Amino acid sequence: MRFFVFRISLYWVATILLSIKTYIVSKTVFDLGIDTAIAEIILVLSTVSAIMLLLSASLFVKRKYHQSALFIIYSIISVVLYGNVLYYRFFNDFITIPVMFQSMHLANLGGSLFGLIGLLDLLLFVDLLLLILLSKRLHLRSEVINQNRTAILTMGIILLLLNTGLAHKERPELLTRSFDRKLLVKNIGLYAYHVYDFYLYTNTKTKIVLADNNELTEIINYVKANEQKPNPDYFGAAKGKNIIMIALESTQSFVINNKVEGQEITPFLNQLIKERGTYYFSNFYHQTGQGKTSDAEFIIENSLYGLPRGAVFFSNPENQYHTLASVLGEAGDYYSAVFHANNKSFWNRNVMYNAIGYDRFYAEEEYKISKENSIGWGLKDEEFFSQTIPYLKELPQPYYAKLLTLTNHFPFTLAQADEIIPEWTSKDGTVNRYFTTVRYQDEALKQFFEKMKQEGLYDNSIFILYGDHYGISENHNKAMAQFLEKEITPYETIQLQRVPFIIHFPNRTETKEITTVAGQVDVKPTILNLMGINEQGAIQFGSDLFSTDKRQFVILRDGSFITDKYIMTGNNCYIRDTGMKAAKESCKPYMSLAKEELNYSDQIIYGDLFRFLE
Ligand code: GP9
Ligand code: MN
Repeated sequence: MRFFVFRISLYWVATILLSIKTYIVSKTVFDLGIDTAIAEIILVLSTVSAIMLLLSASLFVKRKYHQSALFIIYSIISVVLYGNVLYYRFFNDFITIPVMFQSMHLANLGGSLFGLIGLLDLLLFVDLLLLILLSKRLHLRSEVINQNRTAILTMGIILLLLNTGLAHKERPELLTRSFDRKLLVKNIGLYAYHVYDFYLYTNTKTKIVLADNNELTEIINYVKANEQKPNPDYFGAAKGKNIIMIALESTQSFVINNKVEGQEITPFLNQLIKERGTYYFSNFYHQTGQGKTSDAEFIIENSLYGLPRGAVFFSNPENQYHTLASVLGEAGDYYSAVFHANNKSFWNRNVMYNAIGYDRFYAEEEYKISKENSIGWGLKDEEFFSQTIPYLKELPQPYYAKLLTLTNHFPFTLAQADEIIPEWTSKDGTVNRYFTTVRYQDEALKQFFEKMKQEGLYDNSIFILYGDHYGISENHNKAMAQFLEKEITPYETIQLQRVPFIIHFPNRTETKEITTVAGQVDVKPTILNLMGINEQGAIQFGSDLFSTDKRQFVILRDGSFITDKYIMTGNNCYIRDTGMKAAKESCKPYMSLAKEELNYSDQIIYGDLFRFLE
């Protein structure tokens, strides 16, 4: 053992020096929120394991190059670290490969680059100097290397596995959903993050390179064959109005017009639905996958589906898209802005939003957030709405503003003072709290509408409210069965994927519940028709929800689907009205269609096919 350690002491000293440097930078420069012992352990494990593994590559080269390889790898890692330090100081985010190639993004840094460099930064290279000086006294003996490099590699891998195991416990689905770069770096460390980013990048790039023009022709034919006419009676019904779109975090339709322990859960929404000028779509399904909130945003902007795995916000933020925001901008001269009081890199929004074409993103930095006014994931909805109103007033009109709420997010925590109805009393805490946070969100909405009226922003707007995805997963079926007083069969699980979709026109007289089977892909064509923008021929998978002969066929991301008569999920076909099992034959005509449509959408995204449209 003595030999093992001392005869390759250069490797170990390098590992220790680099680990200490990385650890200090992670704690002082990057604001990762390492506030628990577990997070601390994860940081140490991820740092040491990555550095051990990366530096160990130097032990596998030809004998005479061991030392120079070690120095080269050490220097590269140091430069990567420093590059991230500079980038973080400016963007409060970590470098990604696409961003490195985005000249525009780096041009932002331009002149201010020098402003970001501090004299103290030299300290970040002192270790390299030290290592060079020490190299004369330390060893990297080839015969010892040969005997021990496999052991070192194994040790590195074991530490890495320990790290990923712990990280997985802290953040399930971290890699498949890859929510946020800060969370990634916090849980797998900066260097493994870069390896992962590289993997994502090459994976997407290869698919794009392999794609060709002909795929698009086939898709265009499919879309044409399935195209439905929007309802001309509603064409231009909201032309020129400001669009206020509100994403209702984790809100499912079963809370609408429902009570818990005798108390209404969404009194404001229930009343809004009855008001003049409101259209309520009661059979509207979310179609999101692992990308959750971001998938909902994507589907609504593009009338395409999200991806079967991962979030398109992360995997394809460089594609060309034909989005609601960009069409509104071009054809209606609309200014578009998104409001969300969370970290801007969450779901890679800061990058993806450029591709979507929003003019402005008001994120965390634009809000006054304190301990008192936040809970759970961040700023409380009431505060979020009231702090957003002054910004709305400043926007150039007409505008398309999207507000993403946050309080009604798992684990549904709320301060006692904000509880309007008490938590429910089943054995399932998550479900119990859900009702209380939904009720809170409903109150926040009510206040928002009131303030919009007071501020004179109401009459000239159209309001579009949508639930982004489920809040209560199948893990809570027991409590849900107790609440709904029925067994949660696979059929019921599909029906629980219905989320509220409400369009409210302040100056219309009609009130309508529309029961057409509908999904998030239908939002874009619906809004464009209301705005008087003709998008016939566009490549999209949804259609106008006001259309009287709308295709009643909604495909969920896992391939389940809903038609006017049937619901298919897993291997079973059900009658939509009753939930009774039907012969599989009844669902059969739609089965391949559902697959085909999802595939076409995936092909468009994976192949970045819209670039061929020009
Ligand atoms: C975070 C918010 C929540 O910014 O959008 O994301 P989710 O976990 O619901 O996808
Ligand atoms: Mn969400």
